[in-house]
Amino acid sequence: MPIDIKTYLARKKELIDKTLDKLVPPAKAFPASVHEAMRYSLFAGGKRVRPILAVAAAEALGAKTADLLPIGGSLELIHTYSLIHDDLPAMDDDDFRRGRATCHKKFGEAAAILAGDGLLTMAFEILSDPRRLEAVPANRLIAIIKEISTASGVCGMVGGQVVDMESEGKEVDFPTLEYIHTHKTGALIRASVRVGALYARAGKRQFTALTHYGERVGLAFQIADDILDVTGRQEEIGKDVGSDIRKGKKTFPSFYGLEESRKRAAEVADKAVEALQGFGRAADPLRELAKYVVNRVN
Ligand code: GRG
Repeated sequence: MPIDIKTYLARKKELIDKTLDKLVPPAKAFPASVHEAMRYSLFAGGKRVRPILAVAAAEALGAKTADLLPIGGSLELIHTYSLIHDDLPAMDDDDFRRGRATCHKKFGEAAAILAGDGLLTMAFEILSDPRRLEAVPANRLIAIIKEISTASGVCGMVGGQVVDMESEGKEVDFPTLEYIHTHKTGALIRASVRVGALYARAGKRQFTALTHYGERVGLAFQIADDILDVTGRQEEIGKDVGSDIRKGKKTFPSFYGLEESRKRAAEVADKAVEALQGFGRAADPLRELAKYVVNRVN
């Protein structure tokens, strides 16, 4: 019987949300303004795709994942920081995110910058806290921290964001678009899968296969995001529709049109599933996640 991906996602999201609630100080904790802003964006209804990918990758290798949850939580903190900063007037200048006013619209720019800084830094505080992660041996934790920091930094998400910003309104070629996609969005998604693999002590071949899976899911996710920017409904995607075109950003649909982009997204998702050939039924959630990523409506 195929797994019901909607139920799987809902159950995992609940676990991640509970973990995040414990990891992040209460909104009233001093200094309250920053904690309130952090929580406002963190609990605005994100899908928790990155932590869920980490958990599903570890499960595919037969691992128990309770001790992976704080690590998954740290991935979500970094992702949320990137969204808050991406929405700032100096970057994408967006008013809506996850269906509500962006962090800077609600709390002001300085508070939003600091909330992002707080989330990013807290992620590494959690990852290096032996009280929270005592079940994970130090050498494995260091490999996980290296994976996450590399994917979030200039060789990953920050680098992708830089090239994205510098390309706005310019005629970029397809390799540049690929660089932006694989770095801005793909790097953290790939890292999420690899973190689950590292946690579960994947063998070399399993690690390579999961890396290929993560890369393909990352690309499929971003092509789907490009498509949703054209075809999505604001109530569903939780942000303004058509913002890529307005900002003069090159996307998959602007290179290939909608139909071809949809075809490519489906092909890349199929390739992600192919990468899991050597895995058994325990990898079914990963397989279903690859399909979900391209068929999602938000
Ligand atoms: C500011 C360093 C820095 C980086 C920002 C991730 C990012 C880089 C910008 C976000 C811009 C954007 C809309 C990218 C498209 C793909 C993406 C990351 C979408 C949002 O992720 P979801 O769909 O969001 O997982 P939720 O709200 O469900 O968590």
